[in-house]
Amino acid sequence: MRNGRFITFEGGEGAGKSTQIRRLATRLRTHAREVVATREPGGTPLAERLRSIILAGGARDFGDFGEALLFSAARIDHIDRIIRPALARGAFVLCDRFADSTRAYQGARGGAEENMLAILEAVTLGGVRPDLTFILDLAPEIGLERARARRGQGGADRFEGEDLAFHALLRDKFLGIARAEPERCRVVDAAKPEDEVAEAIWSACLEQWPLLATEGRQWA
Ligand code: Z5A
Repeated sequence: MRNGRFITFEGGEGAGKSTQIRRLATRLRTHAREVVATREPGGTPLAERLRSIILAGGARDFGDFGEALLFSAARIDHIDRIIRPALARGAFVLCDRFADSTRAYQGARGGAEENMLAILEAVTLGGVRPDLTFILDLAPEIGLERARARRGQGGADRFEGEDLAFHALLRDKFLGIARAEPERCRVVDAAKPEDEVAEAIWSACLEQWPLLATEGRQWA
C-alpha cells in the first residue's frame, strides 16, 4: 500500500538541497499530517554507519561499482525501515539524495557500467520510486565554493575532494537524467537566491498536487 508522496532532491555539492528540504518541510507541514525529512546515504543507524565509512574514503578501493553496492545496501535499509513505512502511512517523504546520486556519482567515470547500475537500482528500490525529483542545478565552481565556505577549516570528504572535471561530469549526468525522465524531474536554477529557489520548488509541488493550494487542508 502506498498513499504518501515521495520527493527527492539531487544535484552537486553545495547546491542547496538540505536548505531547500528544510524550507519545503516547514511549508508542507501546514498542509500535511506527516512530513518525513531524511537523507542518503543515511537515514537509519545502519545506513549512517555506512555513510561514515564511505564519506571518509574507506570504500574507495572497492571502485565505482563496489561503492554503488554499499550505497545500495544503505538504501535498502533506509527504504525498508523509513521510506516505505512512511509512504504507507500517507506521509510526504523528502529525501536528500537517492538513486539518481548513484547513477550520477558512481556512473560518472564509466567505471560502473550503466546497465549494471540500472539492474542494481531496480533490485534495490523494489518499486519505491520518487514521484517528484528536484535537480538543483549549479555550476560546480559555485557549489564547491559554498561547500568550502560552510566547512570552514574541516577537510573535504571523499567526493568533495574529487577534481572540477568530475564535478562537471556530475552536473551533465544529473541534467541527462532530467532530460530522460521529464515527467519525474524538475531542474531548478540553484544559483538564484534561496527564496527564489524555494518558490520555484513550491510552484512545482502545487502543479503536481493542486490540492496543496488549499490553505490549511490536511493532506490525507
Ligand atoms: N553519494 C554518492 O556518491 N552516491 C549515492 O548514491 C549517494 C551519495 C546517495 C553525500 O554527501 C555524498 O555521497 C555526496 C554524494 C555521495 N557527495 N559529496 N560530498 P553529503 O550529504 O555530505 O553532501 P551533499 O549531499 O553534497 O550536500 P551538501 O554539500 O551538504 O550540499 P547541499 O545540501 O546541496 O547544500 P546546503 O547544505 O543546503 O547549502 C550549502 C551552503 O550553501 C550553505 O552554507 C547554505 O547556506 C548555502 N546556500 C544554500 N542555498 C543557497 C543559495 N540559493 N544561494 C547562496 N547560498 C546558498
